[in-house]
Amino acid sequence: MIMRKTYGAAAFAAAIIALPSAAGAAGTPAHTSSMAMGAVTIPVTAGAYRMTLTIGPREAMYSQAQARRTHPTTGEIMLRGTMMMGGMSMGMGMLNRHLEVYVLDRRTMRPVSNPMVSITYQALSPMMRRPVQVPVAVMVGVSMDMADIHYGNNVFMPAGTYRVSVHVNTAYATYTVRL
Ligand SMILES: [Cu+2]
Repeated sequence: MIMRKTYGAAAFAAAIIALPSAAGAAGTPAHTSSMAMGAVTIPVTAGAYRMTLTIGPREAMYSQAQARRTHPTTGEIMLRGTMMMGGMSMGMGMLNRHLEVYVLDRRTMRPVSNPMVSITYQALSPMMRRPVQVPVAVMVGVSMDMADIHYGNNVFMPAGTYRVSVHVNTAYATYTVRL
């Protein structure tokens, strides 16, 4: 289920998904998919971009130097940005999920080079909370090439319903996700 409106140069898109808590994936809307280990992936077209939100379990994140030294086989290598390492987010709780956005040119389906990306998420239920800014790191999966480049970080998102807002240059998408 995708709505799209255009306001001048800016584009807006929204997607809604419910992450099935068990096997019963029937009835989830189009433009959604579920992967192993409770990850959710939602692609949205906004302006010139294909902006795909993925929220999954927390990932190990390494600097490039750390990765060269320790040769991890899973996790993510951070190219730029803020690494959320310690397990605690600022004054809130355990970083329990990995929130990331892939930004592709919707015509070529290749990564957009050096996009300006900002990401916030806001709990809507069980309790409405203020939006939280995600410290955006630029990363690629361990043993992946630059085609895997994406944006996001480990975050604290206890079970609930969230609105995730993503700005890429002048394009804008919102996603509603039940975790
Ligand atoms: Cu990532």
